[in-house]
Parts: sequence; structure tokens; C-alpha cells
Amino acid sequence: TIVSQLEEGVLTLTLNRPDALNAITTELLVELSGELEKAQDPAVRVVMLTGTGRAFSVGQDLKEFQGGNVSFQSHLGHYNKVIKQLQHLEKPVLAAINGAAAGAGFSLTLACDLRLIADNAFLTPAFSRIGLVPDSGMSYFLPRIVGWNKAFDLMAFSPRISAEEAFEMGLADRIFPAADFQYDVSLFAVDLAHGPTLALGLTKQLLRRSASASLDDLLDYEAELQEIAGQSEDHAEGLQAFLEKRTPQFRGQ
Ligand code: LHQ
Repeated sequence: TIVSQLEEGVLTLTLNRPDALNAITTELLVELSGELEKAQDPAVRVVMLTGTGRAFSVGQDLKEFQGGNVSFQSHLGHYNKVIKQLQHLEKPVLAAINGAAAGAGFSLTLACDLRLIADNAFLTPAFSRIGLVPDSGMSYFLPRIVGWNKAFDLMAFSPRISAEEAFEMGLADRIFPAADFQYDVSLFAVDLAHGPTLALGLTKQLLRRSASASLDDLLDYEAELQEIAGQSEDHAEGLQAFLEKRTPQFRGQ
């Protein structure tokens, strides 16, 4: 249910249940978690999460537990593991939102570092429409991007948020035309994969800490991680390239 492809340092993980609009099953979550584990390989310098067909993902497959007696609390363990993996992976993670992202499908995109969206795609929280609360990290990420009241507004009314609206709210970082979406997001991802991956991974750690730390703590943590970045090959190369007035060739280490 996941197609995995590594090309030019970009690991593309494609949710591949197009007939079900990439609705999320337990099997899909377990597979995705396994692929994210493999993404720690240094050959992977960017991870890109996307979907096959007309949707990114419509969230939990509402048919999976029909009639069954399942504990949502324990089932969410599968989701939470993936959300933490996306956040803790020490390299950039992109969501390439090729179509609708609803419920936990929307949450998955929020746990990524950048969201690239096709101009005909939309986002919708969806949870309130079926009497559920936001999950899979949405209550953490959404208010941090759009503010508390806007987050509540979106969660309560679950509108369809167009690509343009998403961009205006900071929920999407780039909009690309649907016709060339795959091509455009690949170019973007490959470009990012040529970046100083080690430093970008450390940058993620700083942002994660920033969400809960005091200024004093964060200043210390910046200094600690700068010590590490300062000893990297990429810093030496970046400095050399600067002095020689050329483009640096980062190797991600
Ligand atoms: C679906 C789904 C779907 C199955 C569309 N499942 N079939 C929850 C519970 C427990 C623990 C863990 O956490 C979660 C997390 C969650 O993610 S809960 C939220 C689940 N997602 C939703 O509630 C979204 C439901 N879907 C929609 O609101 C719409 O389908 C959207 C707005 C996504 C797309 O609308 P349209 O483009 O108009 O498509 P559609 O509504 O016509 O759907 C097409 C087909 O896909 C349809 O089936 P059919 O047999 O009639 O063609 C839908 O039933 C099916 N489908 N989402 N999540």
C-alpha cells in the first residue's frame, strides 16, 4: 500500500490505495512506519510523502472498523508512531499534496516540514463532521500555524480549504499547477536534497525544541547544535565555497 522510490537523494513514499482515495488502514500505517525507519539511511536526504490518484489521503479508512469493536485509543498508537517518526527524522520531510487531504490525512501533512500543494487540491479537518476530535497531532500543529481561534474555527466547521486559502494561512508553502505537479515537486525535492542535510536535521531539532522551550534554553541549545554543525564537512565546504565565490557542493554530512 506504499510505493517507495529513492532517486537523487529523494525518498518518495507514495500512499497507494487510489481506489480508496488513499484511506489509511492499519496495514498502511505499519508499512509507512517501516519505510520511515529505512529513511534514516544517509543516502536519503529528503523524504517526500505523496499519494496516487486524485487524493493525498482522506484519513482513516472508515470502512476498516465497521461493525468491529476497536479501541480508538490503542489504534491511534499506530498513527502517533508515524507522526513522531516524521518529526524526529533528521532530514527534511515534504508533503506533496496532490489532492484532497482529510482527517488524519491532513494531520500527516502537518507533521511534515513543508507542504507543497497542487492548485486543485484541498485540505479539510473532517473530524467534527463525524463527531470526533482532531488526532494524529492536528491539535498540536494547527494552532501553532494559524493561531488558536482560527484552528478552532477550522476544526469546528471543517470547511474545504482551497490550495490558495491554505497558502494564505501558512498551511501550504508552495502551490504548483496540477498539470505539472509531479515534475515540479520532484525538482523542488532534488534541490533541497542538495542542501546541508546534517544542518537541516539539526534545524528541525531546534524548531521542535522551540515549541516548548524558554529563550534561555533555546539559546543554549542553538549553541550546542552549532558546535556540531560547525564541525561538519558541509560547513567546511560552505565556507570554502563562499571564499572562492562558487556554489557549495554539500554532501549532507
Ligand atoms: C472514504 C473515506 C474514508 C472510507 C471518502 N474512508 N471511504 C479516526 C478514527 C479512529 C481512530 C483513528 O483516527 C481517526 C482519524 C481520521 O482520519 S477520522 C477522519 C476520517 N476521514 C473523514 O471523515 C473524511 C471522509 N471523507 C470526506 O469527507 C470526503 O470524502 C472528502 C471531503 C475527503 C472528499 O470528498 P469528495 O471528493 O466529494 O469524494 P466523496 O465524498 O464522493 O468520496 C469518494 C468515495 O470515497 C466515496 O465512496 P463511494 O463508494 O460512495 O464512491 C466515499 O465514501 C469514499 N471515502 N473518504 N475516510
